[in-house]
Amino acid sequence: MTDPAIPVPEYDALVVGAGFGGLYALHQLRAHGFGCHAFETGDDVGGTWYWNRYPGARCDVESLDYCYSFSPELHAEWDWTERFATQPEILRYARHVADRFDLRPMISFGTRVAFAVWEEQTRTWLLTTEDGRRARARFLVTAVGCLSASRVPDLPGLGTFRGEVHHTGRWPHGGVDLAGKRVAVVGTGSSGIQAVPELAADAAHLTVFQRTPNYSLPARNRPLSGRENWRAKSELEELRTHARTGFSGFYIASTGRSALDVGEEERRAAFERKWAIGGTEIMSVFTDVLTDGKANEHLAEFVREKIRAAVDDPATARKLVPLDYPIGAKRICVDTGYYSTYNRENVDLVDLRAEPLVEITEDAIRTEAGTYPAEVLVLATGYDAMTGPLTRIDIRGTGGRSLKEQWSSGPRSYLGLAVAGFPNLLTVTGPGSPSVLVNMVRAVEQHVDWIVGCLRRLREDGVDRIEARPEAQDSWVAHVNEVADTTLYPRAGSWYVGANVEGKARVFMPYAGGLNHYRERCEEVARSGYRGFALS
Ligand code: N01
Repeated sequence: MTDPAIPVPEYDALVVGAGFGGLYALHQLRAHGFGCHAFETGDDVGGTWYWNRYPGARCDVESLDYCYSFSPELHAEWDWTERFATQPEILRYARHVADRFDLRPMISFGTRVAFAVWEEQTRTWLLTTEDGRRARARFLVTAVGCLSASRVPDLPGLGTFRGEVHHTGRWPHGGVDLAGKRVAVVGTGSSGIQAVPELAADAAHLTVFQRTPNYSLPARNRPLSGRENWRAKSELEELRTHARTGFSGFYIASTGRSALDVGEEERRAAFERKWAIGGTEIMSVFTDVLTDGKANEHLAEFVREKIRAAVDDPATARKLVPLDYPIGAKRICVDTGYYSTYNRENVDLVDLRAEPLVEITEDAIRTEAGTYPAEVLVLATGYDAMTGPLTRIDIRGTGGRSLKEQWSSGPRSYLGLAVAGFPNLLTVTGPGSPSVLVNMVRAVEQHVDWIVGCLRRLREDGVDRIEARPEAQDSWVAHVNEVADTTLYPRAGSWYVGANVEGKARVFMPYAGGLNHYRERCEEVARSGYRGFALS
């Protein structure tokens, strides 16, 4: 309950979230003289990297790219220990950033924002937290992430299960003791694929319940040498250049050719080279893997062969091989020993397409073909992606309109940064921006820089209200769809299109036109005096 006797603190800007986006937003807002404060649900900074503590959690973007580029001092003092950093190491980095830049005093931890209401009279946002605290600000900057609204599917009988149930995105901080236990995992996306080898090593027995097989690439993770860290430190300018000019926000080695312009031998050799390097580089070795069905099929078949070769039992391999959607159309996975885990004696794979799940009982998962006992149930079932983190807050714009209702047929935004009918709301990596399709940290830096640049300009011009014009929003949404339709992304039932959430509108949510082109567009809008926005 809110107490009207308690004065409501007022700021220039309120930030929601203290992950990579929120931390940088606080830093930049304060640096440019804006009074600001953030609310964060977790008890510490880090966002995704605070919550995702499941065994095997690590980033699939290389550490030397998955870090801020805004501060030469920060860049110079931090060493990464592995090519792909673990969750604990990335969390340490986020904590270091918070401490180094003295951001913690501006953050209320353990505080979830429940309501955000635009008040036209005062031209401010009034926020109310779940525990009844309030705060007011001219601008509301959401930095809630794209994959923070974890999703527990409505599995029949789930409530009757007597053992432990853990979602990968809400993993207990103290870990889970799996020794001697029978463990079941539902879900084989990035989280499941990372967790399975580790769970199999710890549990007495692991049963993996797969609905859709995924394509996964070997990480080939390894320790980073002092020399590699040293070199990266001396290459900050290159990093920044790639962030500006690169399609994905980092350097990608590509042949610059179509997969269809080379012969079978050359194509295969190129795939083999990238397979040996590991990580996601193989996706861009040719220019058209994500845009041309035939080019895509060459890579898809190459990866299918690798899966078949890694798995001893041909029947298990058949279940693991994706056949009905293009590689990369669902977010590509990166693993360490995922497929070979199915060669372990203590691991079974259940194909839920062949034997649909009937119910969860108090001690088992029952399908149409069998009953699989379990003492621990791991839900690697993903997220209400991109929109969920925003619509789980009751956000009310002009005339009391609800963001959740306004987006019930799919999210609509201008540049992924602003929403018509929601003045002074600025969404870091919102739907309609490149975010999840590019290096997230670069996407966050670009958005925050643009937002802070915008607020500075408004302050200089004595403007205190900015709102996306509906027609600019319509044309941006049309452009996002048009670009998506030139790719193969819409051809899979992925979280990019909301397919993983029952009843969610099927709309391709991120912008697939590249961070470089997107950045140019945003800068051009700013240069033009914020074309497409109504300022007053
Ligand atoms: O979630 P997902 P995730 N019954 O949605 C299945 C990022 N990430 O947490 O495909 C049975 O990908 C679902 O099946 P289907 C990354 O961007 C990054 O794994 O819908 N199964 C699917 O197999 C990633 O893409 C990193 O048929 C059900 C799985 O659960 C994103 O987060 C690590 C079901 C969900 O897969 C999300 O990944 C982890 C049901 N009712 C995550 N409901 C790295 O950086 C869902 N499923 C490495």
